[in-house]
Amino acid sequence: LIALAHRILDGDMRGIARAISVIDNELPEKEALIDELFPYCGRAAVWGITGAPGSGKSSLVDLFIENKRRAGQRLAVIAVDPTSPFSGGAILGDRLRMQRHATDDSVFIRSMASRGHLGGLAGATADAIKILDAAGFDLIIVETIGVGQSEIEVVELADLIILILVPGMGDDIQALKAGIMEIGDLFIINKADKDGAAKLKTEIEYVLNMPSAITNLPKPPVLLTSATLQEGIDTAVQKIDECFQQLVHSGELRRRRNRHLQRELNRIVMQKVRALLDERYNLTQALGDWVEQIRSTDSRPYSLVNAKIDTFIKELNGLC
Ligand SMILES: Nc1nc2c(ncn2[C@@H]2O[C@H](COP(=O)(O)OP(=O)(O)OP(=O)(O)O)[C@@H](O)[C@H]2O)c(=O)[nH]1
Ligand SMILES: [Mg+2]
Repeated sequence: LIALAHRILDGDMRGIARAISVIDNELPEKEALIDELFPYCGRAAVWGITGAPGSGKSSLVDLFIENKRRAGQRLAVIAVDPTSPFSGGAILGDRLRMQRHATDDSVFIRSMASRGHLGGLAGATADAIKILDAAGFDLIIVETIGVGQSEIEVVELADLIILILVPGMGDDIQALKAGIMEIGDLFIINKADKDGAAKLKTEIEYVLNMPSAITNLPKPPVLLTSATLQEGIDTAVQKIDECFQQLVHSGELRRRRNRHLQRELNRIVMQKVRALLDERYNLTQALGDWVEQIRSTDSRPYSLVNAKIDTFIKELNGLC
């Protein structure tokens, strides 16, 4: 285990890949590995990129990689596999699109499965980010599809969130109003080679300037790009970097990272408590029994669970 940690700290690509498999497969050495690396974390910038399926996230990431390589940076990309069973093609697309960087020793690209993580997808991704951070990458980009609670949770692990929109999707603005808008530090309208990009920009800026829009942070920039024509890319990267610097200087980055760590501790606690109950009471099966009990007796949900927890605490006290 210590040997694996050393390989990661040395930036050894195969060691890193191995460590991420440890996370992805929930192997027992996971916890010790992450704790070993934790003191070396916090140096990388983490960008979260989210947006509707097919909005051009991977195409943009591919060009961001190119830009950052020119500046001599080392980068890692985590593409979180969409939960949908129909998205096999998309994952392949990611791989193919970024494939040209695969032989570059300074670029690490990896998809993460979204199924089967005890601590949830966000927990697994948080651990993968730590591995890449400890491995000394300057920039870590997390790409997720901006639909569904678990994907939002994942992108919220990032220091900074970039929302990708495209013209010609009529209810974009509605979707934005419905909540995802608040989490964007930066908006990119991709496919600006298509009609309606300028109009969408105006609409987004209008919504962002509405008095109801929360935050004391600067208004998020709204940028236009075309990944296909490779237009607007350098400006976008520059604006993202500026945005990051603002977070650093205002102290917001530190606050965010503390908030993220707190959320992570909460996830770990919830998972451990649940595991403890499962171990002690075979909870999953017990839940079925409790349904029976409620149906066949006068038990009520809250009273029943409260009684069970009281018993549990008494047992624990008995053990101490
Ligand atoms: N016209 C135009 N097409 C683009 C642009 N950027 C990407 N595309 C096309 O849009 C499609 C989807 O691009 P991806 O980069 O795979 O999009 P994505 O958001 O990563 O897709 P998922 O990961 O499946 O959600 C591809 O066919 C791209 O060629 C652009 O700027 N203009
Ligand atoms: Mg993609």
